[in-house]
Amino acid sequence: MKVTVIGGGYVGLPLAVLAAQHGHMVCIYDKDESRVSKISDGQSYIEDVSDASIQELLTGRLFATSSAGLALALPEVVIICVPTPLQYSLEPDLSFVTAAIDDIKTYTRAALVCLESTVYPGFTREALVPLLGSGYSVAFSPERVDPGNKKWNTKNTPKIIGANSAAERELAVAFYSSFIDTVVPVSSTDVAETVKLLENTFRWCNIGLVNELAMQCHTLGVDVWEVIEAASTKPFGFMPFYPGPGVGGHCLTTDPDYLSWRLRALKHEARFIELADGVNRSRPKYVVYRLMEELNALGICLKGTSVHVWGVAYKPNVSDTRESPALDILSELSERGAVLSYEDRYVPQLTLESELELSSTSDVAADVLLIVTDHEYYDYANCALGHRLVLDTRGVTRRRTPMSGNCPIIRL
Ligand code: SAJ
Repeated sequence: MKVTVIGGGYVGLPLAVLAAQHGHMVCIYDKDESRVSKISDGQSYIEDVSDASIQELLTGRLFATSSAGLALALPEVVIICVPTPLQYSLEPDLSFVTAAIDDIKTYTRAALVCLESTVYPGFTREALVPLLGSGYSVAFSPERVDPGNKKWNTKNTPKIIGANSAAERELAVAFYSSFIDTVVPVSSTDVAETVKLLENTFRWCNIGLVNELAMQCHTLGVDVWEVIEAASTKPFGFMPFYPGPGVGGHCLTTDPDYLSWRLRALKHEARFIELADGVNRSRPKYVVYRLMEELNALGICLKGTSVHVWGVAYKPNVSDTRESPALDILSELSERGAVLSYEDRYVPQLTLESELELSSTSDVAADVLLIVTDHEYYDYANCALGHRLVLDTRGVTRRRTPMSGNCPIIRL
């Protein structure tokens, strides 16, 4: 079919390539000219998509444009994969979706329109369908992309598909089944929207639980990493989550708040989400507090102390720094007068909110090594060399022996 994917990001680009590989004629519509020219030059900017996979499709199966008129001239299917961030007030920002709807209305008729961006329950039925107007078939199919995951990808991850009529559901199931291994139809777009929010709220709250447990274990004088490792031997009824320096990425940090925002509007409190919000969003400050506490125990003042950070991306082995807790930690350390440096091969440059610009530098002999993101490539066995203190926020030093060097290694 003739398919237009609106938004060529970490969701849209893999989806477009996969659909084109399975015989569809796919256009990627993205307002970012640099993305359009990269695709046209056969270059991928998403780690999970190879240049070759794009190049093989440029002979008529896949093309990109920043022109809405060209992108939406003749599609039979339009898939919306644009960001749905939060505003500073933690309110949903659906402006990218409404802009996509306006483009569709202006240039296209009678297409199947599938929304993949994460929204609050009810949005597709109450807002998208009326905004689009009659003549379209509509479905909601949440994206389930885990960037950097080597096992699960767009093709083999089961795809939820919700629609509000049998005819629309059949259309959407037939389309997605043509290039995705497993599709899971559900009875409405509201159900599909809520499925997505349950998935990420489940993670958000469990990470909050274990972040709180880590602070409790510090008070109890118990090694939380040993506790979690031992609890993980339970073969049923348990799933490990791990404490960290905070929660990054633009999925977990926003999706649960779409649910709690909607519920507040319906005068219903989402207490677990709001509690997890408080715990997870306070972690960066907690890391700095603990660093000052450990330095104090060594008779060292944070101000003027050199702190070298390993890892600024929001999770291991990716380059994305959106919502990364490392940004908050670096800003907090900078405000308190620490002398900062970082090393992250996936992130060559970094500009903090304070406009402080930093470049990734290979290991410097700093007073403190602060492990924030546990990329696989770091030399954890020798991380203590050349430092007076190592603060490990990821528990990665627990299993790396022998640890040469004799400075204290503290795991949060
Ligand atoms: N994190 C912890 N402790 C944990 C797990 C994660 O602190 O036990 C932190 C990570 O360091 C990271 C953040 O949480 O900063 C998010 O981690 P993530 O593994 O959830 O990664 P995301 O946000 O890129 O992807 C998630 C997907 N993750 C997994 O299923 C493993 C999935 O929930 C969604 O498909 C995706 O968000 C999305 O697009 O919604």
